[in-house]
Amino acid sequence: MSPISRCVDNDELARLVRQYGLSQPVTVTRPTLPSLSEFAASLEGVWSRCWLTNDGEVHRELEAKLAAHLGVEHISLFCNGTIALLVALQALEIDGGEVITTPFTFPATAHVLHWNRVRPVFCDIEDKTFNIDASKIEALIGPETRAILGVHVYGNPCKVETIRDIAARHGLKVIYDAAHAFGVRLRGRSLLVHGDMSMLSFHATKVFSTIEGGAVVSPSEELRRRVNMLKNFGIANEESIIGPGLNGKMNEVQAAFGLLQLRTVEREIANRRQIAESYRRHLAEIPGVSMMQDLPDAEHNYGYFPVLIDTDRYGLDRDTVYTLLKRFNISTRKYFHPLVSHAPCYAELPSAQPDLLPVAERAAREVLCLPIYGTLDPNVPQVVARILREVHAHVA
Ligand code: T4K
Repeated sequence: MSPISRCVDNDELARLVRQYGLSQPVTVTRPTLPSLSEFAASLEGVWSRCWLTNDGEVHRELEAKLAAHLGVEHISLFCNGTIALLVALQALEIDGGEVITTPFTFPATAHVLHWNRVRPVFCDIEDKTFNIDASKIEALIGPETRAILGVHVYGNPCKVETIRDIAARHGLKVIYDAAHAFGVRLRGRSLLVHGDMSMLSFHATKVFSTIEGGAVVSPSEELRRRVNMLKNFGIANEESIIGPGLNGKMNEVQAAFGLLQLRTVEREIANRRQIAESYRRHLAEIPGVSMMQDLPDAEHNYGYFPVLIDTDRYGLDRDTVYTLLKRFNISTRKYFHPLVSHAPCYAELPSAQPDLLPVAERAAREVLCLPIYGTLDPNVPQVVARILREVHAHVA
């Protein structure tokens, strides 16, 4: 017997699926695309110049426009966010020792440390923002600690001032994985100005996309030049190789896609905000279902809509709700389960032990990201809420 049939009567479930099941599958996210003809037209210059990559004209235009849009001065575009973060660490000369980071993130965050020969030291998270718990960082600092790598999870700003002060006291660098934080502002300023460097992801599943892509935001032109050198094989020109670089470049086709996305990204975020508000209205007061709230000093981008399912109060566990919603043609994702600290390459580390990470362990057990994107049918939040409410009433 499946976990669902143990809790919800089969006939009743069939009735609910008939009543609320969606005719078309809905995914957790979906890129909002320009029209194909618009995209083709945007590539005419690329074709006529026959210049496809290596700091082309469109790449330069996107870099300038993104800097202005995001309110930052020094930005370098990349082929994806993972390579961008890898290079950011190299640019800051963090290639060994330990870095304090969060286990509640996409695996790329910790893997990039691994690829830089850095041992991750996992720190537990806050239960309101899902971000690294700044009050627990200092106890993890040791002689080998080189930096703090925070993640603005779901675009929620980390406690940037507290982290800055801890880093200053101990002579550490601060890097932010801002993969989720495109356009997020904190107290009226770009979140990306905090720390020694920030990385963005422009993957197809993000609020702003270049299909695959990413960026590093640097605090100075000198560091930006270093990042650019490292993402271009470490070569300065035909005559000189400065350092051990790799190939992290964004190409002209990605950049052209990004320029079109930039025209519509504000609308995308506004549409997502409406979806988030609708979820908040409709999901209110379902026992055992809790939601993240906007922070009063932040402007969010609504890239994700996570809820937590408390098994005892809701009556079903998160995994059963995940499977149940699939029956209604609604796909959700368990971002971020399993914790990256459970991966075999990290699981033996002292800081990866589950009893040291109780908040992260619970979040990974309970979190479910609901569908949110600009073109989502606006009725979906209400449908999801009705299903969750009726199923709860049934199992209660
Ligand atoms: N740090 C953090 C905190 C991150 O979240 C990420 C990436 C990174 C670093 C690394 O940045 P990148 O190197 O990726 O730039 C997705 C993304 O692949 C990944 O970029 C993202 N985070 C992560 C949170 O989500 P999956 O495995 O969930 O993707 P996938 O293929 O299952 O897609 C999810 C849903 O999106 C699909 O069910 C349908 C929809 N979708 C997806 C694609 C690719 C579309 O509608 N169209 C598409 O083209 O990882």
